[in-house]
Amino acid sequence: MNEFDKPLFIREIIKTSHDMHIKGWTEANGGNISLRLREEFVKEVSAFEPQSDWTSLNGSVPGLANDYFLVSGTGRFLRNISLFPEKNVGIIQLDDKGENYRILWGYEGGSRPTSELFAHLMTHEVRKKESKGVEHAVIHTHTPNLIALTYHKEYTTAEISYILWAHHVECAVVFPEGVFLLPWMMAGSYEIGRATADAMKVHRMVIWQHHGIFASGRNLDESFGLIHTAEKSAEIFIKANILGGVNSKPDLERLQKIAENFGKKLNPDLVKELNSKT
Ligand code: 2HA
Ligand code: ZN
Repeated sequence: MNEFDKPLFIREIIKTSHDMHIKGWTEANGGNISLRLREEFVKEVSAFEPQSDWTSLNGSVPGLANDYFLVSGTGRFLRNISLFPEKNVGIIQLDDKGENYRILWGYEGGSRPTSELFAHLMTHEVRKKESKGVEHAVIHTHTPNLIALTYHKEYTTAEISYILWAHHVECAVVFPEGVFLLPWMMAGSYEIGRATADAMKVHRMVIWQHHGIFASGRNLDESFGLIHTAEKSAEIFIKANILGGVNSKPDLERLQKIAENFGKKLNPDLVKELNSKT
């Protein structure tokens, strides 16, 4: 791969990481991105000479056996991907058990996949199954308004989902399943990866309390769009509160009608929990 012949997935990660930086979500080495490569690209990259030995994932993701991923590098800045993709991202291949990976391209200058690699892979494994192979892109990032909500109050998943649906009604259409709120856990640990992936059986976005957000979508545009929409709602909620408080907002019934207008349905478990409290 040379400077003048960047494949589509490299151009996509350049665009998405740049957009994330412009939004103010990617301070220093904050955030990470992974993309499960599509068949047409696998053909090309599987011919690459391996650049490392097999490395243990310290866990297994059998649902991703023999898959290939584009993954941002640990310690690298997402805002620098556009300048030097070959230093700041890499391509890895998983073995036929989903227990080890090796590097095929990138991480020049001595990086390796993100510290959140296992959280990304476990999320991919769950979402690949739940979406019947449709979802390919996982983004973790540090969105200031969503993070601020987790400092404001100890919200439940149902409460934070309602806040987001209600303060930018587009959210009821974009993520009717709601957003899971994961109580604080150590970043980079197996536990946070497992809990995130478990929540992803139902949700496509998981907020990490006092830290950030994880999202899965069909492609980088969709994962970015999910986060963008949720973050905008959190911003509107905060702005309305700065103006003196929220004195007018749609109730669940109206939000359900908006979702239904687009052939969607709000998560019935969350709706039940919210109705039981009112
Ligand atoms: O350093 O965002 O969660 C990258 C991260 C870890
Ligand atoms: Zn983070």
